[in-house]
Amino acid sequence: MPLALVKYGIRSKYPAWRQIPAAADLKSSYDVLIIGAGGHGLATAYYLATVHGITNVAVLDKGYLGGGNTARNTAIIRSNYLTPEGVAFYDDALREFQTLSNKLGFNIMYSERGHFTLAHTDAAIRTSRWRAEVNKHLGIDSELIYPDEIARIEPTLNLSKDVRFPVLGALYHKPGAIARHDAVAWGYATRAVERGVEIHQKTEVTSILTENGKAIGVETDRGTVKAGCLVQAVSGHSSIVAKMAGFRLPIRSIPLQACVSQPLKPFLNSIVVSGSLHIYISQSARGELVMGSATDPYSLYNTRSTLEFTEGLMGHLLELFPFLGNVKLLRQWAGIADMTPDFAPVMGLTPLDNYYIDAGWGTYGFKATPACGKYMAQLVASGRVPDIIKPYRLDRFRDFSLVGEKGAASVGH
Ligand code: PYC
Repeated sequence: MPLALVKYGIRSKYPAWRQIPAAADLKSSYDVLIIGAGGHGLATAYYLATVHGITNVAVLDKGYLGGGNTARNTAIIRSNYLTPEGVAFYDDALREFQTLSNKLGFNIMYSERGHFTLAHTDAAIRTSRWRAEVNKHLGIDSELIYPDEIARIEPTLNLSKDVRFPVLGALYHKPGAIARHDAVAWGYATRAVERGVEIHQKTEVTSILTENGKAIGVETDRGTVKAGCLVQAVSGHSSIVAKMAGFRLPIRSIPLQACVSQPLKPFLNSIVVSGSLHIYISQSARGELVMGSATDPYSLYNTRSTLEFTEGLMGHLLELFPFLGNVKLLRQWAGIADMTPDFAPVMGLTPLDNYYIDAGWGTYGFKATPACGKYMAQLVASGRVPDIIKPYRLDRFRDFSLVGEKGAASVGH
């Protein structure tokens, strides 16, 4: 046996390098408690510490850092939404993503690819034109293009007219991008911790403590922690935690599955989405095809994977890229999408004072991460709801001021 194996492997004098030091014991109180150490919670902690100088902050998670939906999405970033509110919000996030590697000093492998939403029917062409007009009006690079131009950008895509769903056109959004989702979480976490934020993994919140209609802290499986205010950012389990805080959310939680193939030589230039064929696909920096399909057809709190999903997705994949018939899948997984009735998120105040919410991201959560962090931090620091997130208030469902964003979904529902 090589001596180095014994020397470095057995001796505790060479401990593993830790990006983030282990958190000390939980303190009895913090200025801000964030429930959920996913991208949104960590980004909120980072902006609180760096922009607002609020560092007496703890982020709690019953699992591990970035281990929920942050690690379970297909890492697509775009701002070609349908509503003006959505376009403004997601474009803010996209712009923040563009400079995030430099800002964090942490390579999130941001890669601008261009994003196609394929239209296979006249109705889909109409929606694409509508979205292109809303997008352009708000300064977003987004246009309806036709097969000749699609072929120029994405030559391997099957544009034959002799198929079940021929491609009639596409909404093309040049700034569409991908990034490393775990790097986003770790980048925010690393820089937040450097400024004094504590991240407590494997720390489950078991109840929310209230006094006179105000949140004052939490009970955890490691003891009681008081807080000046709380932020809930627990995508996939939003209704469960909100229930502990004493209010209901209009959310259905549904599994959304995804998978990656074996690594292939680069051939796919852009991100390709087809609503009719229920597929979205991009190629990662190491050559894997990263793919997903529609949400599962029922509500469930379970991240199991199914054969039905891969069978359906592969059938559709081959309609768009028939030459991939021999490619093998490497792994598959699921996240849990918290769906609201209008397919737009819930951000801001809640019926409980001092308790702020970031929830209801459906299939849009990853791409919103930097803007969520920025504006949730602003809300916490100032106590005022920033204009850009006002449309996403929880009580819009009471007065029917919905933000209908279903038409911008890449994922079938
Ligand atoms: O909104 O681009 C998107 C998306 C793709 C997969 C899940 N959401």
